[in-house]
Amino acid sequence: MAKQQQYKFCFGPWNISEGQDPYGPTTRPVQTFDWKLEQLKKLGFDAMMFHDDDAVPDIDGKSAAQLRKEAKELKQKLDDAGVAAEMVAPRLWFSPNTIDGAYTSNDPKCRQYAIDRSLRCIDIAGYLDTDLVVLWLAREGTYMREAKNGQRSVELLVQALDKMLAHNRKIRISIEPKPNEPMDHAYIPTIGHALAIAQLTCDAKRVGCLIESAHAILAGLDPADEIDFAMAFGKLWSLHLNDQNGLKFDQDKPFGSANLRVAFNQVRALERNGYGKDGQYVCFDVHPFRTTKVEHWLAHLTNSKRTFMQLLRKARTFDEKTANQLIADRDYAALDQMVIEHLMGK
Ligand code: GLO
Ligand code: MG
Repeated sequence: MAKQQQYKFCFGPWNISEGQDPYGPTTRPVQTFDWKLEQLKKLGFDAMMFHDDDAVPDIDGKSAAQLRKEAKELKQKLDDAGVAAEMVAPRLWFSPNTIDGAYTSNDPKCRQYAIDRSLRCIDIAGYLDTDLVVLWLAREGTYMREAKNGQRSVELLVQALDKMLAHNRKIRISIEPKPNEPMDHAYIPTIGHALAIAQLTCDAKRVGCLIESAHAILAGLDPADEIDFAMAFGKLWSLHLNDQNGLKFDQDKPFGSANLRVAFNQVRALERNGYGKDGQYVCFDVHPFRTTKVEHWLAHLTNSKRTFMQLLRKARTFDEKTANQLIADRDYAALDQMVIEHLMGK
């Protein structure tokens, strides 16, 4: 029997969030980074994801030397805790320079800011000893389509990717597509778009993707199919598991919270493709419900991991032989019921 995959898990400091939403303020007090790192370690997670400014706060005002010093201090802290840095992502959606998008802004000065910031992010990734840079292209889109030229935007995105690839020949870029929010329509809405734009860059093999369950669902797609598709290209380098109850605001619910069967199929897809065998992590991009009390603050993370482990057991004990017989007989009604009863524990 093939050796079973041991999965490694991570989350980001933003996943211990304070409950703010567009309609109201925080409901939990802000905690320090050190406290979050301690919790991650206590919960038995293996790595942490970073935005560039999670790693080096107030990054824009700092010199290259300062950046290096602070990132190296953080690396030491992570080493002492026995925690790896999974990736670093440039936070390109907060600054006044990225109001109209980053790489696709209509203002050349703002586009330059986005590129400079991305190169600094790549340097931080180097100091933290990860070769993975994640690009969530948050504001690369429009609120109204006439505001930007879509054809030009593709060119600008490719130019930006090329500059990043040239800056450090060791890094790999994982594009994290999301179809909407904060924009009405984003330019790289799905995994198909992410892998297609990779082909236009100067080093396509270093441009892959990151699938987030909720983002696939928001695009009306099945995250398990997205996993199979990306892995057919060998390009699924990171993963944000969570859940989403239909076409609403980005909910980042605990994994399996809205649709256990969709979650089960994601785990099956990971298993059949051998996700993790090249060191990839399972990350939970989940948030506590706004109602969560301080004493229950980490439950969404432990619950997501528990659900993942239970679904892994379900995937591994699924009666493939009977399923294959039902498939051969085209008895999908029985197959459907078999899946339901397997998930219900019968
Ligand atoms: C938002 C995204 C966001 C990214 C993170 C890493 O919808 O999922 O959480 O994953 O900023 O780039
Ligand atoms: Mg995400």
